[in-house]
Amino acid sequence: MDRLGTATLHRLPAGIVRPDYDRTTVATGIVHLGLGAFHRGHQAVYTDALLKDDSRWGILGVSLRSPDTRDALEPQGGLYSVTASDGAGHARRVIGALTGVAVAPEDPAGLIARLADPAVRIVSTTVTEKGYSHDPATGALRADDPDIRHDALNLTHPRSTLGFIVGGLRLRRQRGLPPYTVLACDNLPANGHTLRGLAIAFAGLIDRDLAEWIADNVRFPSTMVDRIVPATTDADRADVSAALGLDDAWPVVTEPFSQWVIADDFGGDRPAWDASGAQFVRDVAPFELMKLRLLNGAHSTIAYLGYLMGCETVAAAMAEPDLAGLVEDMMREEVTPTLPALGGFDVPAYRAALLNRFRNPALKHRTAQIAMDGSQKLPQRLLGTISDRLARGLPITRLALAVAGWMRYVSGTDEQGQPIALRDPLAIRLRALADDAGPIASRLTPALLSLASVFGNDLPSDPRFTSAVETALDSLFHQGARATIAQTRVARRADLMD
Ligand code: CS2
Repeated sequence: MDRLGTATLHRLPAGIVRPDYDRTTVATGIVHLGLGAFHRGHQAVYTDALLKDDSRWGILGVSLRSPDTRDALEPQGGLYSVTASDGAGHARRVIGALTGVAVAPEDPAGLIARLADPAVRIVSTTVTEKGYSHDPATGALRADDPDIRHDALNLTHPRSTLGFIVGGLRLRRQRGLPPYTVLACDNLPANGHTLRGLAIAFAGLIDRDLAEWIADNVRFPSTMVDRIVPATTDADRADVSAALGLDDAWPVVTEPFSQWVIADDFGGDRPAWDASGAQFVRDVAPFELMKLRLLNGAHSTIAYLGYLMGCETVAAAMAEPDLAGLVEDMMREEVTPTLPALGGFDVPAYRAALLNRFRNPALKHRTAQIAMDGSQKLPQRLLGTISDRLARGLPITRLALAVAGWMRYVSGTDEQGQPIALRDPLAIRLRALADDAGPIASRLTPALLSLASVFGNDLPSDPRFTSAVETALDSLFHQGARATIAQTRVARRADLMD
């Protein structure tokens, strides 16, 4: 089968949307750090849709570690397909927004030079939570992180996200060029604000004046991004290539739903992303909190408890009535009351839509994929909700079970005695704590709660939290996930009837 690419584009079957603009005239206005499936299925799609009217916003996609994406997309001239499916039908589209793909470690100085190109007005990121080199519980820069220490001394050849963002800004300042806007697109609360604080703190390790210049001149709008984009599988490659009649080495398979809410706070020109369905607003915070706590909080709960029940995918976990019911109850009774009012927004309809999205049979979204990096995800997905509820004296039964699910998961062995492959930046530390404590809730709970970078200082000293987690973890160890979830549902129902 021939490869998808500029020369074969005309052979795509009718009905597959393709670039409706002359790709040779597209300039690179955006450098995107973190060229994973999520960026290619989300921001790149919004951008592709407006290039016909404004060709200044092509994207140089940057992989910060592996060459795999570049190796797959370069022979395709940067073209790839996005398939949106709800299980009933498919909408396919070829995206042409990438003007190039770079692999940062191969030529860090070359990337800094690209960042200093005056045509580049926006640098965006999807580098995941751990890419921010920060302490997720406090938002503070981890100045002792090896990459951060390296970059502070080698800003012309950095390794980290912060190193590239600040290295590019320093060169622009040296050349008297205006800065770019830095657009954070990761699942963190106040992501732009967080990234701004980190960039300023990191620049301060190198040059006080540069830190001040960034604080005074660079805009870091926050955004809420939402689309479920599972990692591409070999089966996806085969299915998509068969449908295209052309081999696509790295297609994106996603859901029809997509949402992007952006704070309208750019330092200069910006693409008219609203013309392709994004929303510019003054304050993104309520949208972010709603999405992180309802969608991502539920996702992590489904991932840990579903994995422990033996469910490989989110859709399989949602087919377990007690787990699906527990998640729905948690969203309605425990999470929703902590959210700020969003004038006119129909939260019950949003919740119902989320549950449907989780049930999408076309997405093979692996529970193990969402379970990774829990130490970076828990604070904004579950722990903030728990703190808010405890401050108001409200119960936290299902949220505590979700946290216990994470603890049971990091204990390293599943209910059949098989090892669990833990993928987390704190994996070594988590494994050591778990090995030391053994599968005993009264030992493992305090051991893991001692991680201040995850749990902070307040929650671990609140007995309402510690005892709820320990009780749930004890039940997970002794009764197993299935029975614990069923009992928690029944117990909560009895509570409500009292
Ligand atoms: C998921 C998210 O992998 C994960 O942790 O919860 O990637 C989720 O699919 C997206 O945030 C949906 O917008």
